[in-house]
Amino acid sequence: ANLERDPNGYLTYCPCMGRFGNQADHFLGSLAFAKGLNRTLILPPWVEYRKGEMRSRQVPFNTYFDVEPLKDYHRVILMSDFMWHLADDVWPESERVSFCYMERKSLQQEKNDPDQPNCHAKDGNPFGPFWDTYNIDFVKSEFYGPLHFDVHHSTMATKWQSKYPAESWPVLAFTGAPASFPVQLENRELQKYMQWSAKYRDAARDFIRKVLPRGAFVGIHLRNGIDWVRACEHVKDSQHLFASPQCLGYKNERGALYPELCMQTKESIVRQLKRTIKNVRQTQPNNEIKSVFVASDANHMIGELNVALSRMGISVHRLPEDDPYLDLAILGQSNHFIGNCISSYSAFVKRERDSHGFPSYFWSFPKEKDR
Ligand code: GFB
Repeated sequence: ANLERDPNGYLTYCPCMGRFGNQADHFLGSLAFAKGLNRTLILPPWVEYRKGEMRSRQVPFNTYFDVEPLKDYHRVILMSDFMWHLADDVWPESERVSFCYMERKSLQQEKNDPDQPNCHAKDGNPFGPFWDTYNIDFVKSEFYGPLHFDVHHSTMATKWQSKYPAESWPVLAFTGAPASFPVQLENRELQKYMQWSAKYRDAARDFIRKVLPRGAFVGIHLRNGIDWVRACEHVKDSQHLFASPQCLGYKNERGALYPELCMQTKESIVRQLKRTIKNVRQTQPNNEIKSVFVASDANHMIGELNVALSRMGISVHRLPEDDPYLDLAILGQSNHFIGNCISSYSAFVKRERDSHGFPSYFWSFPKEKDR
């Protein structure tokens, strides 16, 4: 590892919002932002939540993704490498300042000085556990508003550099990701630098070779847990929800939001899946679809799908144990993919497939009457 100090400075942040799909969107934006500012990006661990656990877990970035390919785009360093080998020199404890747009109220105001505006960067979960992973405490807060993170459409990068030059601010530490959600259109293509670690590449390949029958397969993402049912209630009062720009367009060029885009009936899922398979059989007779791989956070519908597809000679499969990352890696490799347009988890798969030129579709899109 190249552990020489970067004279242009560093950028670090907590992926403190949402689960993997949200964090991945934020990661791409943060990567673009770090490049825009010409600072080395410190690769944060992924923040995970397990049932029954009060504190988030921090999983090293390179558990899931290789570090090297990212360097083709910009300078990066694992957070552990930075903290253990460079922080004493570059970022002494007395100089650790947390950045936030404006004051953030404390959860326990009485504990803190109520008059002193602060980022409260370690307040609550996952904030505290995240920085604690590397024994980081902040001595001060810095409010960077009205600066923002869009380095594509303005002289924003220059403004950051003149307000926070690397000589006096060697590390910019952000309370949340310096990026938008969903990912900015211009940053989607950075997905190609996120390549699965050998462990996940191999596990996906083994599952496809050893468990799925020989031949092409369709990967589907069924986002249908109770949290999703609740989230879908917001469809009626929004132009966009979560990742919906990926199918509707960032300016709703391809239509307005509608409920079926978020939550589909079992019947419509079966119908669309059958139609997709028939369509592929007609247009690509040489690469016949033999199976369906289902990824889901709740109901995989294995029984229903097997019944519906057995007459077409198609078997339906899932992982024996819940593994959100292996599900993603397999979906990325499927011959065809149908995902949920609103879900940022589906969006990760869609971007990865786009970067390889693999085809993807969304449930109930385009809208039924427009088809
Ligand atoms: O990834 P994520 O931000 O995507 O959160 P959405 C969904 C999480 O649910 C994933 C699990 O990180 C996984 O842990 N999950 C979802 C799955 N689909 C699958 C799957 O196919 N297989 C497995 N094994 N796990 C939204 C968030 O989630 O949900 C919003 O964007 C909000 O912040 C909303 O919380 C309710 O975009 O789908």
